Amino acid sequence: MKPRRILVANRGEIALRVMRACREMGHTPLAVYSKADRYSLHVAKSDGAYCVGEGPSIHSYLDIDSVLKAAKALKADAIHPGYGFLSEKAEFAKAVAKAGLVFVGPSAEAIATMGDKVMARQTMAKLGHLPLVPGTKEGLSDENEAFKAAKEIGFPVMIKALAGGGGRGMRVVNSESEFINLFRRAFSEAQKAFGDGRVYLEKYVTSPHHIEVQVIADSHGNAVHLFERECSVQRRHQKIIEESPSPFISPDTRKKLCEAAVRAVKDIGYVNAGTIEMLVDENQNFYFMEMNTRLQVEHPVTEWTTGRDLVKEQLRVAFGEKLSFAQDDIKQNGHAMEFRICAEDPEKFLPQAGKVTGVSFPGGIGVRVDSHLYRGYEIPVFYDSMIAKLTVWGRDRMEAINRGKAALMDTVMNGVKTNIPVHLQLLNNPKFVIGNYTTRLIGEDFHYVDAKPTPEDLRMALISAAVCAYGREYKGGDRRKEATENSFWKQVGREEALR
Ligand code: MV4
Repeated sequence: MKPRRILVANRGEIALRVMRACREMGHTPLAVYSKADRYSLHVAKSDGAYCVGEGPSIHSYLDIDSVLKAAKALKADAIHPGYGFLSEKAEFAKAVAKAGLVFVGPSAEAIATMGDKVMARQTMAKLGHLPLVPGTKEGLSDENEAFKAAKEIGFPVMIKALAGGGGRGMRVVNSESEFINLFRRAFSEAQKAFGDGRVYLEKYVTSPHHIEVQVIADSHGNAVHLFERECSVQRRHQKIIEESPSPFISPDTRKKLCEAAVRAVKDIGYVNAGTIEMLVDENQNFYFMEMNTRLQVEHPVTEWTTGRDLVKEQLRVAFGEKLSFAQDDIKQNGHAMEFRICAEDPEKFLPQAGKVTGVSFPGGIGVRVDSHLYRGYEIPVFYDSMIAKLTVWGRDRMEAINRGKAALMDTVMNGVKTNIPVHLQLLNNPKFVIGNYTTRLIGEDFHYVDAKPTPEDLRMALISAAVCAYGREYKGGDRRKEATENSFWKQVGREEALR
């Protein structure tokens, strides 16, 4: 493949991830950055970088004109949007194409269709490969009309925003008497969040699994799936742990939903990577929920189990090449788990900004770290709180769990609180360990408890001291006390973590 100049229109770990694929393929990685990201690794590691504006993303990473200006100044041939920011804005994909550049993603039409949740439902319904949760066929803004539709569907129903995402404008309605009130609230919330109050209704699936199928297609009519990811460990609609294979679905269900996803993708004429999200109920009935038209945060889980580089494949198909593999080449091998590490107060679930005074990542067989952190890095207040992804692989699920525990215990981040203690507690949760969990796990069967510190936690203190030594000579346990006080081990006892 001819070397190209590829602008990564993103920041943080995913910018590094995409740039790595560019390097391996002989392409030239280029960067954009906001003033708050001047000292970020993605700038340092690029072969050319352009400032696109101020810290707040609306004035930088979300500014289409600025990003296109950067592409022109850096003489880019293509733009990879990563996830978030402009990745699912049809208007951006269109503008990139209009500027004569290659957009590393699906067509603007595909993005627009799937971005409108009702249009996505209609499209899938017409194809008939994937069942839909019973629901309305159109967007609603009239409360009486909506009430009538809700009674037809039967309670409980779920109200969802057409413009959707992140759980905003979403309400579960258990009975007729609650409907009008909750409808009004969902409508005004959606109006505020998306500038579009319209909602649609679905029958509420009581205890669902959130399972998604990774797909990728080229412009020569080839489409394949790379099996599923189980993403049911979520807190306030934020995924925390993802794994593959799903410990819940049967081989028969897996075959059915993966094959249905590929058929849908082929029929749409979809090109590039995408994810089909489904709800799976306790009887293994599955329903189409939405399609994400981008690379996802949790893609490493699929890369581990299938041995394929999804970003390289995205670049290949974006430049008109054929997929480098066929469906029969893809086997699910072993078990992978991803832990999203966020700078946040684990008790209050609040993001933390500030300086990372020390950082040390785990390594070894079956351990992958995707992160842009370095010692002294200042976490800006403007962006997502995710600062690292730890992904582990094991020959089976239990090996992955134990490797995950060991790797999390080997992770040191000082200066900011993280959710590492939450992960360690989840890895000791009986329902999680058995693999018998749904989207209701967090909040019902799992409650994070702030653990008492164990003062004699020598090993971790020593590691922290080494990591925090800065320019000073590291003298064994000299800085032990300070390190223990800074580290997350203050929050989770070692004994507790090992249990
Ligand atoms: C649902 C549902 C039950 N029934 N739809 C939450 C995120 C948004 N994308 C869709 N969501 C849900 N839709 C029907 N018809 C339950 C959820 C849901 C959920 C889904 C996946 C993961 C976690 C969740 C937590 C609460 C609710």
